Amino acid sequence: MGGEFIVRIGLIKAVLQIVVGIGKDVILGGIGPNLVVADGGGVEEKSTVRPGDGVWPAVVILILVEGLLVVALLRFRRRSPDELPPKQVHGNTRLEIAWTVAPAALLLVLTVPTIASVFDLGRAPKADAFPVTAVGQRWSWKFEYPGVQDSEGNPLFTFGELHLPANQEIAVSLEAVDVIHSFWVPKLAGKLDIVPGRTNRMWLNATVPGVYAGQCAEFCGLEHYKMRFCVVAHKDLADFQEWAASTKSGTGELQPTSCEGLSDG
Ligand SMILES: [Cu+2]
Repeated sequence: MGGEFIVRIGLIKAVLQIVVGIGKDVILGGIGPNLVVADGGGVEEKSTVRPGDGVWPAVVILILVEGLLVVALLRFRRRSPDELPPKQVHGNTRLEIAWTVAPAALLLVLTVPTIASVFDLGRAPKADAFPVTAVGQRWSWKFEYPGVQDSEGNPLFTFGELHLPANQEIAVSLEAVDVIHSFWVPKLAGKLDIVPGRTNRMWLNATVPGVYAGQCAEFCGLEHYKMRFCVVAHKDLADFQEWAASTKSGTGELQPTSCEGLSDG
């Protein structure tokens, strides 16, 4: 009776784990290509666990562990009420060393690249990175391009769309005019808060030219929803410069909803 109960619990647990595993994939892959599926490269490539990453090793371990559990439960179950509990074993030094060292080694293997990635993602932009400034204000985005001039020879700036060359490290300086906003282009990088009175800095690299959707990820007032924007990654620096030379500052705002239409993702 007790044995059967445990077997049932074990089976339910196995089924649940499989369902939850598959569900997670469906959810991660299903939120929408513009927000979750990472194909913009650079930072995102390193910081996102994609649906499918690590699933097969996990499935193998799941089958192994749950299989052993089921075998043990069936094989060593109590068959009759008179059956006495088996001889109890206490302490097995070799076994204990093995199950301490093996997980420790596994954790070490996972930890080293993780820490290396964490530091790389959090580092300051390189000195030769292409600089842009994102200014968050209620309720729009202004993007500035230090050193770049528009078609009339004035300092270039745009509203609602951030232009940059692809395949190049971009140094993004983040400034807020009024309240805390948050700069987020899910396909390109993680989000970073923009705090009035200080300049936060992050780097990204759009390895695939295209148009990416971005949005303010910090509720900043009633019209927070208006703070969507597009990132246009030009195919190279020459293409970006050509666009800059033919653009008048402050004009040509893309409708925030048009990012999807332009994106190939
Ligand atoms: Cu905002």
